[in-house]
Amino acid sequence: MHQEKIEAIKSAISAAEAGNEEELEAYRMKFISKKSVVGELFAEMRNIPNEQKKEYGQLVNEVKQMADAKFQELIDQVNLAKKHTKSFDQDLTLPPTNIAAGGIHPLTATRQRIIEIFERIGFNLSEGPEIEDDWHNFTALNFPENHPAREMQDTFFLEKNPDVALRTHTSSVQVRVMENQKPPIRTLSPGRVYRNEAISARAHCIFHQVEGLYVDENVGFADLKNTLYHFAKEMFGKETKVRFRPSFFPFTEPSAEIDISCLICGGKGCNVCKGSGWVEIGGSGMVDPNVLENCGIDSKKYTGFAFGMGIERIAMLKYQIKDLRLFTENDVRFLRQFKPML
Ligand code: 2U9
Repeated sequence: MHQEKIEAIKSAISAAEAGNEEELEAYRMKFISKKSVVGELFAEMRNIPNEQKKEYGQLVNEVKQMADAKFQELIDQVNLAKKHTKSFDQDLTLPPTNIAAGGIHPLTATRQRIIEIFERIGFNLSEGPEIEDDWHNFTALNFPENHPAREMQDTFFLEKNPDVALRTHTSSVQVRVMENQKPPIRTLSPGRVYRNEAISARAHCIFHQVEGLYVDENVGFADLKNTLYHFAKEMFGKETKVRFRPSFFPFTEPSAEIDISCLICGGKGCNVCKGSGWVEIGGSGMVDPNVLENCGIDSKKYTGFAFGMGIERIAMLKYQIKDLRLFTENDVRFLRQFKPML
């Protein structure tokens, strides 16, 4: 009689399952607690005749051990299931916490945008050394022997050697390109340049330039103008106007400074454009035939245009930054303004 009951309880324990905390508790109540079926088996002990007590006790203990082992097994199962579903317990409707993320430096963003615009119209990128010799930085570019840019107060010379200096422009990179490649050449050289100037809101001894060079047969001033019209509209918006002012550089003839209509007042006149409605963004011109010849290019067959812009200047106009020093001071209050919105 007891035997049958015990066997039935054993099979019930074997078959028991629990998928969550409630089912676990139901199992505990049924097989573990004092009032459980196993508890009742223990209580039954007092009705068992003395000579059968030992045998009965052994059987009941076996059931008890079985029930306990099964309970532990079910607890482990439920815990494992909880662990796997944990990520889904979270409230997905809560707003996200503020993830600390860096931003792109405004100079990097400006340089990337300039590169993107010129790459799309067929310019490739060229880079070169920041420590240059006199030939690539000055002589090949038609700088006269006594030009002020060659003086100590304008150029950083290294080791008192007049042939080794920090480049004052990235034109030296384009000299190297012309020396090593045949036209057609369409190249853009962004990079850091150095000039021996006192640091102020409008000048720095280290700054960044991007220069472009296009050399081929029949390249004319109209090509230069159209290229820069396109650039200005892409960079500053399609309403932007461009004007060219006659100028002089040793390496271009004719030469022109490039102005765009003021982004702040749209050309009406304000304190950014000092009432003129125009702001300067760089210089340009047709490559001087002497420069082409210095670089091994036949100036009777080929002509070219070139332009140069300060990346800081473009970034200042685009983001309305009033002091050049902000770019290099790494003040987080400045840099944080360029963090992506999260
Ligand atoms: C070669 C021949 C000619 C590049 C040019 C300028 C005019 C110019 C300034 C703008 C602001 C420098 O950063 S800045 O101070 N640049 O005005 N640059 S034409 O002419 C070249 C380049 C390479 C072989």
